[in-house]
Amino acid sequence: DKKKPLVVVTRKLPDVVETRMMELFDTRLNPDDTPLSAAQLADAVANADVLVPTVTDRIDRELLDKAGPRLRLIASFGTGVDHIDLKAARERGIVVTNTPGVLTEDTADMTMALLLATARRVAEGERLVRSGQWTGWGPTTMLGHRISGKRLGILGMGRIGQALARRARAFGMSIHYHNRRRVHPELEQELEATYWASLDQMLARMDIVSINCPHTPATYHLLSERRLKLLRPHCYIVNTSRGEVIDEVALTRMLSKGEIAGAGLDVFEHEPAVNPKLLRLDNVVLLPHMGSATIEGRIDMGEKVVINIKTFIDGHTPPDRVLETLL
Ligand code: 8YV
Repeated sequence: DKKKPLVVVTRKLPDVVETRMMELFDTRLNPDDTPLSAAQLADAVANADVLVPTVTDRIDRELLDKAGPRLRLIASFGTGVDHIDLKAARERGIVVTNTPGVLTEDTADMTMALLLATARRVAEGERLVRSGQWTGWGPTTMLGHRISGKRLGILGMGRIGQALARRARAFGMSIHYHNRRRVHPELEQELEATYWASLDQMLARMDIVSINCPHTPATYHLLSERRLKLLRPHCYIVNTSRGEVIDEVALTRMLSKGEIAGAGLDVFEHEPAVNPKLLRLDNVVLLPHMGSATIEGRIDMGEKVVINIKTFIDGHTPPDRVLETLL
């Protein structure tokens, strides 16, 4: 009888997922709702066959130097893999998987929620009512901006970008996008999306810009200060991807000066730290990285992790293997 592989899970996952893992593998869970310490994480990579990290674990080269000979798979619970040094993993023969697809719709929903909340001042209005300072309806109070008929520029037309495009079309927006590659003409037609080969030119013409690309070395500060300055002052920005894609210091400065109308941010450059100057602004909506945070989504993500581990242990290529070359 083969010994069950030791699977170390770094964060508390939904009960059904943990139960399933316990049935299938020799699973070491983290009962606390806090990340493992550096020492615990080092111990995990030294002894586990499989590591199941999340976005809050930095799986860098230094940590992978401490990996034991048994560690063969990092089955990440999440889609973004920017917290994992893929090159260092490959050099050690460690396979990396993620959980794409199952959080697409939830993240696109949250992007729409942020877009609406930002343009229509939802959070600001809620704060007003809660403060007890609301003096009653007024024809010129709490005016936001109409989103129908406006131009939405989607930066990154992958799964989430496409799901966002479909929603935004239903809200009457016109869809524009920039992507490394132009999507298939049929898909472009279906989404009624206009492709901009030049990101700079697109930015200069949008009413709302949404970040939906992964964070990679190529997209770090893609919205640099220079590019942010191309946006028109009435433009809103929404980000449910990764904070690192925008130069947060420049964004904050421009938001304070009214050079950008507002921003809806679910992610930040130095999570969980948020630039204190952002907290003082009324034209921003700030969420604690909850784009994919639905119970259904978390269970689906867990199922994907289980399938990836099982397939790998059975000697096959796991369905969601991440290849650096595809990023
Ligand atoms: C998760 C995410 O909350 O999947 C991602 O890339 O950012 C979120 O959906 C997180 O990654 C869980 O590890």
